[in-house]
Amino acid sequence: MRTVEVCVSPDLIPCYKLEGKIVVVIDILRATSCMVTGLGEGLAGIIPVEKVEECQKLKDQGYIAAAERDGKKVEGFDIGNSPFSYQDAALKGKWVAVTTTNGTRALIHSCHAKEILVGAFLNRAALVKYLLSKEEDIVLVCAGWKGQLNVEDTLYAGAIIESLEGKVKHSNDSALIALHLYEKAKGDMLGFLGNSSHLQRLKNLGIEEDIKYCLKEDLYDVVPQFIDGKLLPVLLTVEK
Ligand code: 3SL
Repeated sequence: MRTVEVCVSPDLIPCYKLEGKIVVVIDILRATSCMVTGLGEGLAGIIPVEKVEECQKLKDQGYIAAAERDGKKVEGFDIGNSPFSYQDAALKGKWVAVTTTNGTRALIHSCHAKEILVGAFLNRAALVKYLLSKEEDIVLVCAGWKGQLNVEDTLYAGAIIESLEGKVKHSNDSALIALHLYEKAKGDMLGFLGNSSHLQRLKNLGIEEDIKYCLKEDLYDVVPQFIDGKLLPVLLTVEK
């Protein structure tokens, strides 16, 4: 049977064998929710980069550029990291260069995988459908926060494992913990996340609407795929 593992922080990626496997990168608040929204709304593609300087270079070349550090938009960039910025009709058909504190780092550090996908609650069903159409083992890589685990990414990893139940076997304890956590939280995820660190951080910045939006399920049938440094949309038809 196929296996699914959870890696709770990009700093732990060296402990995993990614070669030959599918990696799903998860940063619910808010990087991967932004990526799903942007590609779902019709962006041509996204170029994720790790450092602000790299993003600045792409901006200088004419790309629309999004940069976030510690939850805030970096001064001088076009957009920050709110999913609502990606619903701007003016972005349709455009490319956006992006750097975020943890999410873009998790993507770039997953580069040894056979295939790299982006997951969010916003595309949960589409991602599950895509994963079920494949045969490779799966590693769910959570972006966390500056090397540490966070609750919301772990919850989403558990949600994906629940959706794949019976078709994959969890092969590490992080996967088991993620599944149990999700089962406990799924009735009221916002309440469960109440005291979590990143939720508090974003609340202090006054962006509760972003939090509620990022916990919505299945708004988009798009699965972003990271190929040769670019995130491109794979569109699926998902029955709801
Ligand atoms: O860490 C990240 O990549 C961001 O998603 C963090 S924030 O939600 O923009 O604060």
